[in-house]
Amino acid sequence: MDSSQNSKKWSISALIPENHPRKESLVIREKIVEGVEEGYVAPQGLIAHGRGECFDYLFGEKTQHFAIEAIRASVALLLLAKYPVISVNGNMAALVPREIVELAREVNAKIEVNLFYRTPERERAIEKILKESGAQEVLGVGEDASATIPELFSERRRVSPRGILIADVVLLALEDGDRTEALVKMGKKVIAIDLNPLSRTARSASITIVDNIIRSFPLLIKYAKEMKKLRKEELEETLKKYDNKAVLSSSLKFLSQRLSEISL
Ligand code: PTJ
Repeated sequence: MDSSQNSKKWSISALIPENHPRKESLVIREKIVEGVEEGYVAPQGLIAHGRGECFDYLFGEKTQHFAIEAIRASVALLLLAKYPVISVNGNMAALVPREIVELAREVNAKIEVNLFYRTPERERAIEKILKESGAQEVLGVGEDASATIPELFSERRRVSPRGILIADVVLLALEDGDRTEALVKMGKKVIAIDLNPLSRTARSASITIVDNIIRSFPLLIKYAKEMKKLRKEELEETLKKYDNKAVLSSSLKFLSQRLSEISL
């Protein structure tokens, strides 16, 4: 990074006053902007982030009970999986790189880069971030993304034959609906983290965590550490009781109740 970029970063953080009521949100926003400037976040990732911010605002910028329920079921599913994979895009690499690596370690999952706006430069930049965050192996980069998800026409169709292609459980976030639907059609269980409970991804996933990845990744790690101690039957019981439709409906009810309370 040259000195002009360094001074730019310094001036941006100086522009956000310490006591700004929305400092945290602005600092997170800066991480996405930095990712765009450095080329690993797609410019469209800025729009996706803004959409997420809007939903997060409505959810009170807190992890709500329906997300906790989905997080616990996700951990049970990941711990019971034979071959779990965490799929990583640009926004995830910008916001939660260390958490992705730690969760993968806790549940013994592979990490794979999968991009809608795929370019070799972005793949390599995301691989570098994940490796700097402690990942031993990152799948889906270059020649490794040689397999194809059937009936999918975006660049997201390209996956690793050692990763998503053979996975039984895939965890993904900030995703377009097509791939989630295609993965479910292939018989895989999909865990989606998406702040929009109305999105196609949210509605077609096996488990939908309606929460910000910033909060849900640390919680997934926390519950993985705790739930690893449970017996297989107990994990199966958690999954059996889980109802994704009810969780999605609960998130929508929360939104409508919150809006009516505010509008009184
Ligand atoms: O890095 P690439 O090339 O794979 O591209 C990634 C983006 C994000 C650009 C691409 O997948 C995209 O355009 O996504 P969408 O269709 O805009 O969907 C993003 C979804 O994620 C929306 O429903 C947002 O509400 C939600 N979202 C945004 N930020 C967060 C989020 N969900 C959880 N945590 C967030 N921080």
